[in-house]
Amino acid sequence: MSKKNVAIIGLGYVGLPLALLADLKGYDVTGIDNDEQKINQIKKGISPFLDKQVSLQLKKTNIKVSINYSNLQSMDIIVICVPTPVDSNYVPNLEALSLACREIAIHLRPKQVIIVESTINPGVCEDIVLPILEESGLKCGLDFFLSHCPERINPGDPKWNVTNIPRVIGANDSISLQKSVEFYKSIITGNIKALNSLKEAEAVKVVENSFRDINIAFVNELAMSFSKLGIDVVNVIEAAATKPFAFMAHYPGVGVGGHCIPVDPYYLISYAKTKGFSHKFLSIARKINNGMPLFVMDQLISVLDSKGLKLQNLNVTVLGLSYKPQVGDIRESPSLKLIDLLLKHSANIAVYDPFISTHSYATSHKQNNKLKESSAVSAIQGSNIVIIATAHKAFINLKIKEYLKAGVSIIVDGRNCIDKKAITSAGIVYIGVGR
Ligand code: SAJ
Repeated sequence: MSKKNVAIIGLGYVGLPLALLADLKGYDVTGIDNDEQKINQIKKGISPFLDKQVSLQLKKTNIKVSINYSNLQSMDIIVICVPTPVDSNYVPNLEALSLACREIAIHLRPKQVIIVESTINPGVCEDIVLPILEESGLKCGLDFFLSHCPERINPGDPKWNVTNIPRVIGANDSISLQKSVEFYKSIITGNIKALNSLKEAEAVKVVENSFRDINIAFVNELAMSFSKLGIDVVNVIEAAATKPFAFMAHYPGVGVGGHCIPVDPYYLISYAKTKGFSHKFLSIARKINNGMPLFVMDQLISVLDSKGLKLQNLNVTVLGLSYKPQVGDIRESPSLKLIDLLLKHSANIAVYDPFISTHSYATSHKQNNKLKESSAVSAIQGSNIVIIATAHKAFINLKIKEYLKAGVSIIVDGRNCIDKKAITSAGIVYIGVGR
């Protein structure tokens, strides 16, 4: 039987692993992306982002990559994995998705299966994707088929990956659903939950990630409260987590970053608003999490005030730009807000993250601080204050004697990831988040 042709539009954290997997499972795969540099890297077998598995697979894959959509009409299945960020007012930006749909509509032919993996709010498939595709004159559910399978990639996760993560697939007609389930069943080992509704599948992803955001906001609010009550919030959460049911531990920190958790709730908030419902709880949780960099800064300022010190002209090293440990991704990273706040106080800043190159940071953020590309130990030399904003292993492993030798007198542990007792007994001031 001849190989089925699959096109994956968008070759980022979501699309590229999916393209590599479909190729591995015997499909004839074409990856499409509008970033020429990314296309050239992939053609050379280089992963455009830090991912060991992807780098390995790129060495032996048969996927073809292109920046244009010209051969879409020869595809049997087209999966859309383009970014759907929110703008500075937290309004969802669906431009990349609409553009991909318009390109598909130009080449759309009967029997093609279109699957949207990008995170979208309920209603987008019916209100935006479907009408654009039907501009082709073809009818959804009759001529072509449409489903939504929300992406669930968890960057840096050693256990869960595109092959074994269970998936949810929703469609408004049985043929679209059946064809899409068939495709995923042929490439993944994870279970598949089929829903007879596009909207329900769209809602699943935003609900999953809003769940995580409100739970993080809950412990962040506890951290702010317990810092006044003199209670160590981490000890309390760890003790509460001994309850084997009905409790799921989350931990406070300097903020919530990434392209999922701080973004997805806004999809639900903005869509519900168009239908006359205001998600007060989700909005408050977003405000709490967005306010954590300022909370941590205020904690530092009050310690400096108590010592008659001013941040102005003090040397501060921010350890960690990435939004989560052991990955190199600064999207929505709270570190960026923290750096802005430090600059407002005219501190002398140095920044170090083993996963972020100067180039990738300096080109995207015109902040006039020095991104050091050396090591954690050299990055803290001459610093009066060190702020740990990401719990990278390199920072957790920094020895106290290295802090002392570097002349560090205050450590702000933005991820509660180092030993408060040991730091304090070495005579260094420790500032945690709720501890
Ligand atoms: N964070 C906290 N406290 C916590 C957990 C996370 O402050 O208890 C912060 C992290 O530092 C980070 C942000 O929240 O800045 C997001 O962390 P994350 O672990 O949720 O990482 P993500 O954004 O990669 O989330 C992904 C999501 N996967 C998808 O959207 C497909 C999310 O659904 C997963 O729950 C999450 O991975 C996971 O479980 O690791």
